[in-house]
Amino acid sequence: MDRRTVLRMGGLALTGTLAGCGGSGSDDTPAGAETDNLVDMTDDLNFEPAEITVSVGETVTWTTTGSVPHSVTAYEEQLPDGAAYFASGGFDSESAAREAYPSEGSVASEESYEHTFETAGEFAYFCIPHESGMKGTVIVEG
Ligand SMILES: [Cu+2]
Repeated sequence: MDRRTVLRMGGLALTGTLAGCGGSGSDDTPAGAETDNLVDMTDDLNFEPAEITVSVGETVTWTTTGSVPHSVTAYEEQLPDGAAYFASGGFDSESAAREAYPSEGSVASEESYEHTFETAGEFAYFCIPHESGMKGTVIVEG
């Protein structure tokens, strides 16, 4: 669990406590109840956080927050059994993603890529132009 999730849960618990005092908070569903699962791609050439844990059926959104473009590209050979391949640009294989970059599959400044994980397991991925150090993992819990 990453730090932002912990902070968000703390905020929800506090909101619930306050609503309980008023006695009529039943329609006051917290806007953050659906988790965001955000990963920043930074000018430091990192995925932030580098490891994120989600549940099956949830979507992760990667956003290039600086000026340097990145890619989100799954390591095909490390996919859990039966899992769909994913990569920014919508490729269905790692080789296709590598060949097309950077004309396709690049996530420019302020742009995002998102993928919904339908299979449990650990998903290792990387950024094509910064592969030597820019890697991440999505852990999907069933
Ligand atoms: Cu990168």
